Amino acid sequence: MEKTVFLSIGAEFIHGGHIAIIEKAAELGELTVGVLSDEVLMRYKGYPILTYEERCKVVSHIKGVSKVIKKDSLGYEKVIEELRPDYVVHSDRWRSRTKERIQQVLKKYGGELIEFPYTEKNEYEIFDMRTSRMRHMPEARRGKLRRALQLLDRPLRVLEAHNGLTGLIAEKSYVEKGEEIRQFDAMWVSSLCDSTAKGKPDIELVDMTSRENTINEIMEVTTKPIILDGDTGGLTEHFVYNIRTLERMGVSAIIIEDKVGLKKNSLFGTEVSQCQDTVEHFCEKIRAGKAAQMTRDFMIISRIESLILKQGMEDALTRAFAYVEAGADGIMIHSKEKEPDEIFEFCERFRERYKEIPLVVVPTTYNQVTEDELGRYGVNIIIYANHLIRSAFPAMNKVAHMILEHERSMEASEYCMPIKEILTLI
Ligand code: SPV
Ligand code: MG
Repeated sequence: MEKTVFLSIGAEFIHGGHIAIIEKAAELGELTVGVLSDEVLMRYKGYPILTYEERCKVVSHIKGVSKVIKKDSLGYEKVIEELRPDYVVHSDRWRSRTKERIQQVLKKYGGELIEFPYTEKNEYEIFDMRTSRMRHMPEARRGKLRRALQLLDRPLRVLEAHNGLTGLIAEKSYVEKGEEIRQFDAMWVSSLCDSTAKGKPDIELVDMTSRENTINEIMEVTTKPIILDGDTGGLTEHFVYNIRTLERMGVSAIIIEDKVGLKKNSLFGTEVSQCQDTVEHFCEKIRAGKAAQMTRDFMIISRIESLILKQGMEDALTRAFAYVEAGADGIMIHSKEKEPDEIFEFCERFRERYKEIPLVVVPTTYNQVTEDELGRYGVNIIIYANHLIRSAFPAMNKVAHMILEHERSMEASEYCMPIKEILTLI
């Protein structure tokens, strides 16, 4: 009987080095290639430029490949145990303990690991380098939110980022849950956190140029799509210019809220005076923004403040329908209630009319609700809007106070990252 062979590949970009190893593997027997899922590739290299389906298509047409399967876990254990190939083929360039782990699984049934030398070629290195840089480029990043909305059958999970470091946390954090790799799908550049990080109140005081600087800082070190909290969008005459700037930068979406005048943070609710825009005027702003937009990738999402401002469910729904008719690419419904009931009701009633328009929520006050539950009510994007800055501030504050208390820093050490780790963090 012909021997069976397995090798795994990201396959976003194929060069002669990949072909050489596939040819050699195919000579050993019937070759199955495991193509990394989007989630796994995201973990290794950042947001993939080509989808899993496209990468599969390419690999299945390479001479010598008998079968293509999805490799959707980080390790090799699951796939090897399922396939039980006679040979697992790998280059002699290894990541940490992968080799050891493969050998352990193979040993269980007598499979063999075959290593071929990694093709060292300057042009392949340059190619790899260029393609990794491409992930940071505006054209590669901008459309990723729309694509993720189409591809994923669960709500997107979005984390707040307000500088390069928090961007990296949103980009790199993951947990393995059984076979699933759980990570964030996009980043939210919150007005509250961007302002707070600069020591300023969340009243549209931090101007657009400064917000763009924050976005740039995040973009330089990440690949995931960015959703900008655009506050009220400002004057329509300014909004149309800002849309194009954001598109050019590679931002995927802006969310603007239907308020006018001196905007304050929504979580104040009716404790402070805040004024909601008229439906007509806000629709005009949406229409102007959509008309100014240059690419098909970018999204303008309208945020409804009716529940925050106690204007009632009917007002929220009337506005949602009007904003969609004006061209909004999605609706964000906000609430500061402790229970998610009004959000659920809004989503159910909105979905009776519009099945596909993306719905966005920010479960800060009703944080007991699960992603799964929100997904069942038709929510497509869940934003964890302020959690990195809220967690960082108490830690920093505590350390500052401890130094004052003890007139030295030794007592604060246990709350600080070791020097060696901070030096090598990036
Ligand atoms: C933000 O993060 O700045 C938001 C969401 O606008 S909220 O703070 O809940 O209003
Ligand atoms: Mg905000």
